[in-house]
Order: sequence, then C-alpha cells, then structure tokens
Amino acid sequence: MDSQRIFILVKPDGVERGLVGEILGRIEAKGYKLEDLRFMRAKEEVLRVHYAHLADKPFFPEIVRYMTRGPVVAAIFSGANVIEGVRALAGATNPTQAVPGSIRGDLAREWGHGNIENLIHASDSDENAEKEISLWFN
Ligand code: DGI
Repeated sequence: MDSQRIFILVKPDGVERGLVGEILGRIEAKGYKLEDLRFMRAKEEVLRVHYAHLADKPFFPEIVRYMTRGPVVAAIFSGANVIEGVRALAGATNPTQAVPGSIRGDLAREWGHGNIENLIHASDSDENAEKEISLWFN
C-alpha cells in the first residue's frame, strides 16, 4: 500500500487528561503525516453511524455518554500501511490488556465502572477510514 489514510479521534478522556499532544505526537513521531485536525463535540447521530456495529449492544448508551461528555479531537493521518501502524500504536481495545509501549497500554487503564475508556479511536480498514472521514469531516 503506497499511501493510505486513517481517521482517528482523541476521545473525551484524552482531552480531559491533557493527552492530546502526547497521543498525536506519538503518531507524528512514528512518521505519519497529519492531514487534517479538528476540535469538536461528537453528536449522538454521528456516533450512531460511527458505531453502527455496536448500536445494539447493551453498553451502547454508555459509549454515547462517554463520547459526548466533553470535546474530542478528530484527525486524519496518512502514510504507507498507516491503518495497521496506528492500530499497533493504539494497542488493544481493553486498556488493561493493551501492551506497554502502546498508547492505551502506557496511558489508559480500567476505572472499574464497566465502561471502557481507551483514549483513542482508530479506523480498522480502508473502507471504514474513508466512511469515517466523510462522516466526521463531511
Ligand atoms: O477498534 P476499537 O476502538 O479498539 O474497538 P471497537 O470498535 O470494537 O469498540 C469501540 C468502543 O466501544 C471501544 O473503544 C470501547 C467500546 N467497547 C467495545 N467493546 C466493548 C466496549 N465497551 C464495553 N463496555 N464492553 C465491550 O465489550
């Protein structure tokens, strides 16, 4: 893959904890190119499309509460195999299981209230990256 794009979000916990620079910095330091950046509030109707694969899960209302409780930072990065690379930087969904060295492994943990707060969203395929870019950057 010559060049590819990925959509990422620094979630509300990342903004609250002052980790925006650290998270974007790790992706930049790896060598990926920042293409666009926006500070915003996530809208519930956008989250319903973004997380359509989770919309019927019992924890979906918690995700909406979490993702709308404060601002997020949306960004687009590009580079060869950027999706695989950024997802490796992000680490596993559950921050307890995310390996040290990854963003979630180094900077996130479980808080004991059931909801997973894991600092960053990163697209998992070319198709989803392009869909998410049009959804969030319309
Ligand atoms: O690609 P990821 O963001 O790592 O994971 P995903 O798209 O499967 O899940 C999106 C978000 O939904 C994730 O960051 C946290 C939440 N989530 C996923 N699976 C679970 C979950 N939350 C709870 N409480 N339980 C789950 O099993």
